[in-house]
Amino acid sequence: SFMKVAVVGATGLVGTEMLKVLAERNFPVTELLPVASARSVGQEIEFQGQKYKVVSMDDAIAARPAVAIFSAGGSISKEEAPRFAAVGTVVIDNSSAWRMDPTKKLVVPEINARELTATDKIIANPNCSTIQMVVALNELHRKFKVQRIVVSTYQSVTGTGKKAVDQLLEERAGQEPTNPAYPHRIDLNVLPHIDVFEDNGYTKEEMKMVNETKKIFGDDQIRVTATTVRIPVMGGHSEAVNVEFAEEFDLDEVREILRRTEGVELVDDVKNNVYPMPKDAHGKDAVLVGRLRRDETQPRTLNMWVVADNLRKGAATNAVQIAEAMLKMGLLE
Ligand code: 11C
Repeated sequence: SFMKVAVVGATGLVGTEMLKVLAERNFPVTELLPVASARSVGQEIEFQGQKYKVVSMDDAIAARPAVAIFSAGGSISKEEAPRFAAVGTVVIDNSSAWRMDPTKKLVVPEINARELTATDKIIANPNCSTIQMVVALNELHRKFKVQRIVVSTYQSVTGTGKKAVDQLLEERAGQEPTNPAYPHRIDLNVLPHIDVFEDNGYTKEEMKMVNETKKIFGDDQIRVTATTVRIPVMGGHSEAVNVEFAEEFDLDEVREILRRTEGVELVDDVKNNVYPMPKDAHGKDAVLVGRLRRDETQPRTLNMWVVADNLRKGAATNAVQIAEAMLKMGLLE
């Protein structure tokens, strides 16, 4: 079937990954409309062996694509997503602009794609650190019911974008970064600071994990507390997740459930030093889960270590999977 696909923010880190994932998964793109900032218009992008010129937002809207995948930041999404929706385009948005809007769905396909309907024209893609955590917890939640989560993250600089990757590489090469992304050095350092601080002392990234988790699971009773941390790594985000369930669990059963959880790969054999690491998650779609053990300080509580490529399942892959689910459900024309 004939399908025009716009990728807004096509030249960014996530946008580039988006094009890669669309091609890899053979999404039925017959015409690509790469959109980027004004200074990139006219530049050429290669996709599935064909060259496409970067077009302006207005030209992309005029072409009425079936779907537009956005990863160009919150303010562009706020402004431009409704303009695409107005011409009938389904927008899958990677920014935080629409996630907590009660009229918009926040989708991780393994968990809640079936709730999508023909009236959904702007669909929000969750934050990367939230996605990998809820994918790991999905089936465990169904079985034992999550009550409270304490999560600490170890996040890759790719979550910030190219500027941060450059800062890390320049620092590592012994140079002064030309245009630093962070207020401090990142190489040989750790920053307990992702996104901006809010009045309650938490960062926006931390509050995303709190609020998005509740919305995706459709359960306001789930309590989440987070500390999100930037580390000098590029392959993916890691998370130490402490989760208290309503029901008692058996560790072997937890392993069994994770083995059959969609999107999860169990990587847990400590006798052989096998556990998830960002270098192994890099370039993969799976969420790697390991270091499974009981929290011995209180009942019904599990500790685990969750790693995923934040640009793949945390962003591009999840967005493309939403488009695939909608295609399958007959929601894309
Ligand atoms: C990071 N999680 O790693 C951020 C990047 O809300 O989509 C993604 C921000 C977002 O810095």
